[in-house]
Amino acid sequence: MRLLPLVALFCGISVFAAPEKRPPNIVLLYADDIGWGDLGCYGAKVIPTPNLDRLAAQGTRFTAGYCVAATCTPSRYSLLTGEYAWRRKGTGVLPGDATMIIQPGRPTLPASLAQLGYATGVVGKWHLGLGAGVVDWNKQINPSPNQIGFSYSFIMAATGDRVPTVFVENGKVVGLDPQDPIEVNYKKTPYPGDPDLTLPAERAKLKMDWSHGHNMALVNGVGRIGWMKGGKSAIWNDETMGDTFCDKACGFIAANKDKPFFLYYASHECHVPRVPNPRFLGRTPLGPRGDAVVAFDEQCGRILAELEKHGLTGDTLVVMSSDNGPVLDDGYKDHAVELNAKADHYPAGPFHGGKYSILEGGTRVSLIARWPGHTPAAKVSAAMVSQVDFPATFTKLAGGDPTELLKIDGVDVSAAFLGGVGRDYIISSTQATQLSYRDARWKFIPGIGHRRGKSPTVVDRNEQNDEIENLDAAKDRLFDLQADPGERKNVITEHPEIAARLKAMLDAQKAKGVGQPLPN
Ligand code: NG6
Ligand code: CA
Repeated sequence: MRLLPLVALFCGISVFAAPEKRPPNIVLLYADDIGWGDLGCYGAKVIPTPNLDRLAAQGTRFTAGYCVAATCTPSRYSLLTGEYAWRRKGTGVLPGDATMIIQPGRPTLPASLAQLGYATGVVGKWHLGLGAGVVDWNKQINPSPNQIGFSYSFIMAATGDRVPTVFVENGKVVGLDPQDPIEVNYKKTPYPGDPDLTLPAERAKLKMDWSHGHNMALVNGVGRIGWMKGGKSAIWNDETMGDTFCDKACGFIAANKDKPFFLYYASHECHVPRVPNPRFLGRTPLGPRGDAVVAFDEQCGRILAELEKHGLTGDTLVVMSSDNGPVLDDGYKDHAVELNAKADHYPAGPFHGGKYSILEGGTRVSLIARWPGHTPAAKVSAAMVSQVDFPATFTKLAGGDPTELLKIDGVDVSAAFLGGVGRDYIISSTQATQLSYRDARWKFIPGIGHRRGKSPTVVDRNEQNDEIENLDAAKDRLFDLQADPGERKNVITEHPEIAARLKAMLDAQKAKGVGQPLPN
């Protein structure tokens, strides 16, 4: 070791340009509502995704990768904390003015990597709340992602369809004019001058009409959830949002290229409202939803090119996944339902259900990993991996000690990223309480005792969506995922002992505590 500087000098190489082997950079390309079947490498025929297809060819594509929940907030909570969101109250889909649900000081994925000397950035959709009390959008917001382990943040507070429709960089609203302060409320109280978007005459003026919800604040011709006043100079542009996030992500890479970094790139594609940049319009026969998936692919391509530009491809673990399964009509009339049916596109691939669902389509998502020389190339892996494992696993792959994180819910599946085996079970959840437990072959879903409310339609291969998704939810179900990946046939009567075994495993996990103090 000590000889290294001498050798370097002798060879005419700067000592500083010959650092010891650095741990891998980690770039997490995270999609919003993109389904297992939406990418070309997962079988989509009508959505061109060349960048992600190439990533899969250069790396490993998982067929049993799971997010933790079938909606955004609980999935992202679990991804960053390594704790099942269903253990905690208040981790369902959050309004845009929610307080932050990840407490500063607790173990998180970014904090763990920051301890190892990583620069840690989050760019894109946050949706985990901000601040500790009533958020004042006109002041420094604290806590923000910067208090739970990120050294840089450029985010939207919640979702594109929720106010405030502004970007927040390191805890400050970007481009805010102090003379035009922002006020936000989720109390169904419009501000003076707000149009009533429930009136046909007002709806007719919208750039994109709503189908349910999304009839409160009017921003850029689109109705949103919640009311907002002021902040005119800070309001984002939906059509350039993807480019803005991508610019910030590339800027973070460029600024930190000389040290290890972790980038959590949380794209808004293809969440509603789907308003991709006009250059994507018509790239698929699926309307805005499909076009937004193409936009996501392009964003990934730009970030991968930025890594390549700085000579970092070989030093970087790139992981792509999604926060929950697909949905077609999620509250706006963007024609996804008709156009998907017409084009015979199945956003959940061979699975049943989608966003909000306890069936596979809800939480089995695309998962691709590339770390040249480490993750096998051109491999399709059936290893089971859950995003709740990312904090411990990424810490391990970064050369750190995941012991503290392993006391929570995630397990170390670094072997799966290096070509080996994954977990032996997966627990999935809907937005809150409905859970399922699967092992290598069987999946058990405890009945919720009553018919499930009607959820947004996902076009899948089963015509009786409502019956299977909602009506059957009342009773216990067992599916043989090997023989029946689409979960069509409840075989609980044939195999009561298997159902009982899985139920006991799930109950044991639940008994570890809901909302108990963390183990550290
Ligand atoms: C629902 C919204 C939906 C979407 C979702 C959150 C209505 C009727 N539906 O309540 O549009 O915003 O919340 O999606 O308002 S998620 O991907 O962030 O979890
Ligand atoms: Ca989502």
